[in-house]
Amino acid sequence: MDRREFFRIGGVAAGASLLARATHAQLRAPEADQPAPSVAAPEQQSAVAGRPPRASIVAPGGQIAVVTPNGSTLPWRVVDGVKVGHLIAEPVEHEFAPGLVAQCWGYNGSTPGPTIEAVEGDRLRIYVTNRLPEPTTVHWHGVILPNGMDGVAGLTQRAIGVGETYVYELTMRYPGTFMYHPHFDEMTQIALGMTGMFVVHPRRPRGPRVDRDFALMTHEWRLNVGARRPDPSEMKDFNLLTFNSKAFPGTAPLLVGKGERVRIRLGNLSPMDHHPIHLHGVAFNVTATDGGYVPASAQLPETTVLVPVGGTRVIELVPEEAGDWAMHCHMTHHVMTQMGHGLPPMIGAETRTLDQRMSRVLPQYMTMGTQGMGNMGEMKMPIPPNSLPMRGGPGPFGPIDMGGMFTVLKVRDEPDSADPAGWYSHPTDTVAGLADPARMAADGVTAGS
Ligand SMILES: [Cu+2]
Repeated sequence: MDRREFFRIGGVAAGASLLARATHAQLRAPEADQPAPSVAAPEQQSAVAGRPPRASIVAPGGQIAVVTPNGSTLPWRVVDGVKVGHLIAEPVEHEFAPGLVAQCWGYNGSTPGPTIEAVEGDRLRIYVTNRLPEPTTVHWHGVILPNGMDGVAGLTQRAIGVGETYVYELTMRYPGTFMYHPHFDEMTQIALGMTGMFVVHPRRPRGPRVDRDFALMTHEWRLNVGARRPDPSEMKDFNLLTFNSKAFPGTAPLLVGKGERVRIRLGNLSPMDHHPIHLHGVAFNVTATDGGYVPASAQLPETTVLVPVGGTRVIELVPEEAGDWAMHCHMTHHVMTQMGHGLPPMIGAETRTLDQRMSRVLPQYMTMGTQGMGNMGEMKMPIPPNSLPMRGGPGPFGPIDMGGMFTVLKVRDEPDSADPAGWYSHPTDTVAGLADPARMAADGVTAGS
């Protein structure tokens, strides 16, 4: 069944209980998975004096570890001063959100792979074992390194054969926010999820110290409704949009404190689309790309940053308003999931006669979309097995009408004791609500009929 066909069948009430169960589970789902701590030199692990440690310190100057929401960090073993890591390229069973599981490819059991985190000047030795059914390589995107370590099959090395283990030796000459991905059969391997972030902290901190440091990889997929394997040959019509390979409500929120300095490192290894990532409630500066730091005098204040395919953008912000702030791709089709695209335009259509005739064969038939398509994520209609409703998940005021590449920046006064799954509790009289008729009259506002 394709999406158009599904839409034509319309709103049969049968799957309501299934949908209700799923949304209840989703409410509790977006807990932040804490990354495995990377191994740091003992003298770097002490907490900052006078305040509880929020995250492990991994680089000089109190620079804290990067948190990869829904993800992890590659662990190091230090051998003779060299940080030794191991990436295993392999098939992974991946849950995009509760109710949607697919057969993807990734590293070390996940997509994206673990975030690689190092410090400027580090010597890294990264083993790559290939457990895929075809050859692969790893390209260290943005890292300045000897040509033979660049990971381009055929050009700079032989591809890593099935079952083989290769080793890459890298000295991190420059700090920055980079990525890693295969350069063999890129179309297939990246489309199936083989991506990862690669963060190198500077030896001497640049700019103000941050209190939070997050990494988010944007991605897009074609996963036909009911299918379990993403389609790597898709060129245009992507129907699953993700942060760290999770679609809302599977995305873990970013929990931060009011007044804290927050860094978010955005990467994009989508096959085809750039993503304009928008944040509510704050303005931010773009402080770096995968090419280096942006001088302070050249940093533009923004509320949306376009993250190009094959690029990273680092933003820094200091939220001054507590609350639950939406963070999402501003392409409207990138906050929808599976069922939401390619539908016939029905707004304003007169379908009463059609509905009457259809109800003879399908008693609860109703043509959908004639008054707009809001709240379709919670409509009491069945969804096929292993698929997501076209939008969103439950929120504190009803359904949230966005899904896909959507997450929530949760700004709290007391972030360390706040429940990441909880919603903001608004002070009295600070939530938009129904207008008072007396106030309207006094203000000279009439709604008309
Ligand atoms: Cu997008």
